[in-house]
Amino acid sequence: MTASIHTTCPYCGVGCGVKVDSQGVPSGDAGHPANLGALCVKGMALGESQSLPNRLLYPRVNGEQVDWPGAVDHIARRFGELIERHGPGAIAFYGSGQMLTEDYYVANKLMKGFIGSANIDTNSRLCMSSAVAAHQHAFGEDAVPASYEDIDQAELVVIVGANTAWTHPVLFRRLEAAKAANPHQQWVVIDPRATATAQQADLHLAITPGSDLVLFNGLARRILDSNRLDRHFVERHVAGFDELQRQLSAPEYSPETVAEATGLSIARLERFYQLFLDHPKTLTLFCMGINQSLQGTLNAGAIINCHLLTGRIGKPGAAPFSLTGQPNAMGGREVGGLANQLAAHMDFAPANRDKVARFWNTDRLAQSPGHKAMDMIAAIERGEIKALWVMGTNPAVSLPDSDRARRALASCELLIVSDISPNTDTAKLAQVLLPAAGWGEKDGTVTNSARIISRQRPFKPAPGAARPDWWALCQVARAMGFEQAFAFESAADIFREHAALTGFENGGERLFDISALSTLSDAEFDAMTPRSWPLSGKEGGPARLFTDGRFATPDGKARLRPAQPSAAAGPAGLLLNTGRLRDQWHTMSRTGHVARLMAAATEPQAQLHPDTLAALGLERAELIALHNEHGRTLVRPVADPGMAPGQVFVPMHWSEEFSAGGRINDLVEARGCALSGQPAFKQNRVQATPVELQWQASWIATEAPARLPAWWSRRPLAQGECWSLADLDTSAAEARAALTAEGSWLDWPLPQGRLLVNLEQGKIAGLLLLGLSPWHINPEPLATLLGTALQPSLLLGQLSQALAGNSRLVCSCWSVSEEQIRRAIAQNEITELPQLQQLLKCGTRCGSCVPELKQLIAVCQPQLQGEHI
Ligand SMILES: Nc1nc2c(c(=O)[nH]1)N[C@H]1C(S)=C(S)[C@@H](COP(=O)(O)OP(=O)(O)OC[C@H]3O[C@@H](n4cnc5c(=O)[nH]c(N)nc54)[C@H](O)[C@@H]3O)O[C@H]1N2
Ligand SMILES: Nc1nc2c(c(=O)[nH]1)N[C@H]1C(S)=C(S)[C@@H](COP(=O)(O)OP(=O)(O)OC[C@H]3O[C@@H](n4cnc5c(=O)[nH]c(N)nc54)[C@H](O)[C@@H]3O)O[C@H]1N2
Ligand code: SF4
Ligand SMILES: [Mo]
Repeated sequence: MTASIHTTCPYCGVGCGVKVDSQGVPSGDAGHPANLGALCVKGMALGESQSLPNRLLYPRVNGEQVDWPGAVDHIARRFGELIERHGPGAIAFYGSGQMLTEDYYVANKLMKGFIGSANIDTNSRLCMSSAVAAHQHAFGEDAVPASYEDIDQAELVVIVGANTAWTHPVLFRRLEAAKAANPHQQWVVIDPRATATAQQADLHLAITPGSDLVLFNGLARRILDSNRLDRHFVERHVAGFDELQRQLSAPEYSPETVAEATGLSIARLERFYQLFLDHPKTLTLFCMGINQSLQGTLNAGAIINCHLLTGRIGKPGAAPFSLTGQPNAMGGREVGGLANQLAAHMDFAPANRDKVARFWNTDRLAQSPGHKAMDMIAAIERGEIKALWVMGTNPAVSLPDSDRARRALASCELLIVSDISPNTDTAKLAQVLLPAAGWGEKDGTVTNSARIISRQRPFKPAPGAARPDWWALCQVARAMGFEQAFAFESAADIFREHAALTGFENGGERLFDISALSTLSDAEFDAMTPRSWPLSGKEGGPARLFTDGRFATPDGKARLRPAQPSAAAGPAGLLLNTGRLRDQWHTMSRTGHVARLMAAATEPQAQLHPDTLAALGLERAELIALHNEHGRTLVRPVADPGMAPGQVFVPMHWSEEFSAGGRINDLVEARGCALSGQPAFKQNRVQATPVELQWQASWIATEAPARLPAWWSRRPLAQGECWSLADLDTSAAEARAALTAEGSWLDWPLPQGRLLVNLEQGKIAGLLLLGLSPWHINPEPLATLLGTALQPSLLLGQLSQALAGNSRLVCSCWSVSEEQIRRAIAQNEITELPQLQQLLKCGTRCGSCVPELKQLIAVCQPQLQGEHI
């Protein structure tokens, strides 16, 4: 038997170590410093998510299957022609924080170094670029100061614009453990919604969206007013104090005005400020609620200001801590794979250009920054960019104003997409499709939120002709005539060159220097254990930056950044906030086919406060339209008392692969932070109106219905799939005729609709529940009958179970539904989590649902008490 392979989870920036046994079964790697053995539900489901129903196996050019030499020649020839006619700027590359560092390094080298175009940007622009810009300004380099160990030592944890319980679950469990070990640790969560994270906080500040800058400027003012400035630290290590002080003395930072702008009571505001003043060991975690904002860079800057003023950086338990979203967002930043960076933490300054050109031995180096993600779309529209290579991202879904992005992508003379699936919304627009080796098949490194570089290792062969992304890039580079510069034979070769560049003529001015790893042998690279940079720290141990108060600026001082909030007035309507669900990953291409990951949220939904639903007359609406000048989408409204009135939250995940109605970026304006270019995904305006449904149905089968109505969404079941269907225009009779046009069908009238059964040679091939709301049935019992001989008594038995109600899964590991949990709490008068865990096992495996379990216990309490009175 072979030993287990140690690799890294391909989802979020926590960067958990995963052990895969000889059967391919994943488990947490206890030896990995990021997770110490834990995995969340997505990590636990890695075994299932590996078996993608539709894998892209061979290259395709204009719909025809070709071999790799054919595809590579086509790309190299077209690139050559376009460069000759329009110059290198006509070529662009759009990559991803999910590429490995080695893929990223080669893409950056090819684009900036040899094609000579800096039009290489990535989805990290949508994710981390505000934090990057804030770090660069404040510290002189894009470097996250903290390490995960700081969580254990902090006295105050401020979580801003992050739903960590769902989006960085293993980190959240570490936070929970830290709080259990130190009950004095206080948590403040700043989020307009009462998320699973906010529910666990000692203090939740449900601020007015977009008002974080005022809140933290107000905190900075309070630090000065109450004489809590760390004078010694500021004098020696910080620049820009006088200007900040001047700005903060403005009346808009008086407690009354801050309270008004943030929508908080003065008492709550004071409580937060006092907690901050009282706890020197403060860790401020921030994520998309801060970054994806019109003033994202200034938001992050205002947080950093508060840490600098109090000297809370580079010390145990004290730092501003930007959480990275994707598994290798940090690695992409390290290679410099954004349009405004050159390479290895160097920008386009002449001295850096000179260095990098000599290191790469090229005379074609791009001389100035290229187009950032949203500008790339505009440059395609203007006809400046003719060819785009998309790798490891699904921009037709994830870019703002996605209809416009789609039109632009479709209009490219040459759109190349490297993916593992041919079915993503972006892949469907491509002229050239390149099959990528996926997780478990490829080799390289990733860097997590805390600068820990870990290995991804293959444990199975790539299927068909799928190849690593770096390999495809090198093939094209060589075919374009750059054989020598792209002679890499392995990920190890690339890693060594990348590491060497970080130390090249560095002289200590760049913090990011891993050149000690440039001499690793192949065997040493294979055996490399997780390590953080700077490499001087103990292996895998805490690697804090700026411990000596020296920053990466020319004078060694950190820079404060004064910033005025801009007026937030916009068109009237509901405020649209978007983000993530616990069990889905982005555009669902890797999680949407896994039944238990889909079971917690089965269709595109919009969360609204019950009062807002009532005010808009939407309480009983099955579907509502959300619309604005950019687009329109149909979603299912869900009453959520944790939402603030006047706001609506919609998950970002739904694409046209899984639903006709839920692609929310159609309504998001392509506008963002002027300093970073990051879109403001969290603050848009929409209207909500009810829609009148003519009919609704559930289609349970292994095949899709032949004709799809105006609205549908599909989800995998343990067996087969369920399609929820609805239409606004056609009648139920027309729907019935269209849906049952093929095959032989039996018809059972039901009190509120009908059950139609499709029989093929006496066996059940499909079931259609017509006229019943798909949102109130549970399709699983009926789906177990697919492929079996028709037995009416069994069918009716399963039908009554299905009609007993839809039951949302809360614990995906042990398949425990909300219904079961509520019942268990009520029947057993449960008040503590362990009682519930013992009874139902829920929350005892990966722990991702623990925050929700606690929430359910809390909400069921008043009912319990009510019954006793
Ligand atoms: N399950 C899951 N986990 C993931 C991912 C996933 O797709 N699924 N993706 C990964 C990636 S790439 C990323 S970037 C991270 C994102 O991780 P997070 O940033 O934690 O996730 P989001 O849900 O995008 O947004 C976080 C919160 O910001 C809040 N927010 C909105 N507007 C404001 C505001 O004005 N101020 C404040 N303070 N808060 C606001 C939202 O209500 C939301 O709860 O998650 C990573 N982890
Ligand atoms: N409304 C709204 N929109 C958002 C956000 C939001 O909060 N709200 N968040 C933004 C953020 S932070 C992010 S990070 C983006 C994420 O958005 P995307 O990057 O578009 O989302 P993914 O679904 O992760 O896309 C990854 C693609 O890579 C493919 N893939 C998987 N493995 C490999 C591989 O090894 N090689 C290659 N070549 N391909 C592979 C997958 O099949 C998938 O198609 O969305 C952004 N968009
Ligand atoms: S927290 Fe979950 S998704 Fe994130 S790296 Fe760990 S196991 Fe993967
Ligand atoms: Mo992200």
